[in-house]
Amino acid sequence: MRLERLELVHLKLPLVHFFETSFGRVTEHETIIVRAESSGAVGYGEAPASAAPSYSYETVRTVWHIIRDFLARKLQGVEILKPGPIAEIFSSVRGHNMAKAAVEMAVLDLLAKLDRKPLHVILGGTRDEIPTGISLGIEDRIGDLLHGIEKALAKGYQRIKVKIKPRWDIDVLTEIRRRFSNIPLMADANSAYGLSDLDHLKKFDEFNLMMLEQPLDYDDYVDHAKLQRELRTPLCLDESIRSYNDGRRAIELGSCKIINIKQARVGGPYNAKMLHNLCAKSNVPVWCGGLLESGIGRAHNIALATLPNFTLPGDISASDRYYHEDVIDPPVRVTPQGTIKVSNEPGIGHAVLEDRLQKYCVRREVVLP
Ligand code: OSB
Ligand code: MG
Repeated sequence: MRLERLELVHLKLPLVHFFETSFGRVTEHETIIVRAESSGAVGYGEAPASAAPSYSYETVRTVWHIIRDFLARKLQGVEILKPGPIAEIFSSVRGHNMAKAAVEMAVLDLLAKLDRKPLHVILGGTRDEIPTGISLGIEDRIGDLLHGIEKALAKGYQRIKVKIKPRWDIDVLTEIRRRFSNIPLMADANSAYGLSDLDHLKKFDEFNLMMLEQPLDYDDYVDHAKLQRELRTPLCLDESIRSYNDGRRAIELGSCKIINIKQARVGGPYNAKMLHNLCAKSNVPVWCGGLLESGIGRAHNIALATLPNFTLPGDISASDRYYHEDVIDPPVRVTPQGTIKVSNEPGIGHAVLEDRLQKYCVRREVVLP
């Protein structure tokens, strides 16, 4: 397969409710959609980089620049048969994993559609239904968060993740446990603490959390390993794991017991699967994280989460958790049992609504040929 056309679409999607983490509050999600065309089929990928370099150094503008000025031309005239070689073709570009991931996702969706196979089959998935949880942001009042938890549980979500930061942690977790003593609960700090907070972090052990996600620096392994030795609560790494080798480092050093895999963060589905395989071999369970993706990235995440070592519920929520109108049809739905049924239609398994892409588009450009 040779790409006949590659197009970038920058979307600004208004959120149903603001989403706040330790690095700030957003009211809309900025994301780059990649459209790859060949032989009359269209494949879609997404780089959910956001407007600011907070979660990662990438932004929607760096993604645009890297794909337009570097990645697209590397695919010019190249015969593509499977995703592995795409990661290899891009290896001379350092970093910029979200840009690489979006292109690889689009190409993979396209290959799957030309082959008339669902993406999860191409990836080697083993599940037709995936368990899922929800990530709830920091609120103005604890009561608002408790209300959000109640609503999420009523919808069936299998575990609740709450965002924490200094001064939105112990009191919040205490209140949650007072009200919901037994629910599967975890907390994500997005690097809001340091090892100097050790005594404070030790208090988290009393909340019976499934795990504590990325408490320390976004690129750290050593301090997390020191912290893990002091805590009963399993640590889970997110930001720190940008590649297969990062996963190896974290596992060998004992920096975490669980890994949150985001294909956008690790450079695409191929690297995500390699990392998944390493974790399986090392008895490290994984789950699929999210970055507020539109339905396109969400559908890619669902397909990835069908791999066997995705044993823990992920952050893949229903489309309406973030958006009034998603860009896919049907939208992603969560069953009352807190699962998502995997589509068996070709590729990402959901039709992309081109009129919705146009409605929320702030900029588009053909970058190949
Ligand atoms: O750390 O997992 C994170 C959202 C934006 C940036 C970072 C994170 C998150 C989430 C929400 O937790 C995941 C989602 O629902 O897509
Ligand atoms: Mg996280």
